[in-house]
Amino acid sequence: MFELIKQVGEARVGRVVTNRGEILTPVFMPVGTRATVRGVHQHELMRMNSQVILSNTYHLYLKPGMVVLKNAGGLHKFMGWEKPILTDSGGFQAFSLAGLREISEQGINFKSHIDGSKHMFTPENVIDFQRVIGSDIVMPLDECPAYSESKNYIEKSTERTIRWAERSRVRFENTSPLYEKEQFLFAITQGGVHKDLRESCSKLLIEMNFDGYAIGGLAVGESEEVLYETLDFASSCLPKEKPRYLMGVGTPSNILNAIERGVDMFDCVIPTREGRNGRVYTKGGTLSIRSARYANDFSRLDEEIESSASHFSKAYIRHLLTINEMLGLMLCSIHNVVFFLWLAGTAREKILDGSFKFWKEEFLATYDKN
Ligand code: PRF
Repeated sequence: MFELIKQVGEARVGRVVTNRGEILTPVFMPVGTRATVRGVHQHELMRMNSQVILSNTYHLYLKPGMVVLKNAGGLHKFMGWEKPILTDSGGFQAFSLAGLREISEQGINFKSHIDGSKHMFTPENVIDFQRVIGSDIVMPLDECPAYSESKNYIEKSTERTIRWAERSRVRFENTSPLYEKEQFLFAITQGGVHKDLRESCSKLLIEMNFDGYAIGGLAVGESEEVLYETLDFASSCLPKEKPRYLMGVGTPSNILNAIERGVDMFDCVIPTREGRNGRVYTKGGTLSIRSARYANDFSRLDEEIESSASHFSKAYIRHLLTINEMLGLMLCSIHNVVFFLWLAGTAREKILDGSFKFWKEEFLATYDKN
């Protein structure tokens, strides 16, 4: 499913091929946790050329639930999105969102953050749920241990994540897609910031031969220095001929630094979450567009990056936010998603023409000033 097109240093350009279309990497995947990229109409996602979106098994399982998704004929039909979808397995969210939860060899018991009802995720049932969802790329159940956990705990947890990956793989092999489109299964590597654990975890998961490899358990509170050092190592443990996905990362500078270290795929809630807070991403840095300083600023929201929001004035967008008009939140979210797609797409172009490193330094120098 993956073709490596070009590599310069560790940075790569590749192509992920699915039944619902190709994904050129490096790629940013807008987050549509609950079957919507919040504030961004599907037409807008098409218009901005989003190649793939991400959704989440935990949220979809709770609402609208598997019965509705099965009756709809899968998530693509339900939400009117025909291009690829990757779904996270839900373990990470069950752990971060659910009230009471408990982890055992069998899986994760949790209480819904919506109504307190009790549920269990196992490596097997999250595969079944993602068969019903019909995502093009499926993730296995894993545990993302907190940064504060002891090395001993992280070691035990990583060993369990590996056993869960094998159970997920077996379930995946013994079941078939429900909607006549091929699905792919990635593995999630864990091991915290410990190189020996990252290495052994990657080695065992590679032996199981997954379609791609995610790096989980990072950006959970460690310093940037530790993040990049771990990423250098974690990425070097992965096979060159398979796609690499850094889960839940990150800021524009995190993304460029990870591309430089060989990562192909990214997802992050920053563009839509910050958009709803009136924070707008531009090449010069972020703008807090609610600020009074923009009340009479009739310059374009963004001079350089073209989106269906960029030609409106800062004063107009600020006005919409000030009166709590939903269009204001939508325009900020749309612009931010366009910015993150532009970032990954430009990185791709610059790797191809050999100027990635130069461009990255230049971009970060002006971006960081603000
Ligand atoms: N595991 C899963 N999803 C995730 C993570 C993880 O470790 C992270 C950590 N950055 C974000 N999303 N399954």
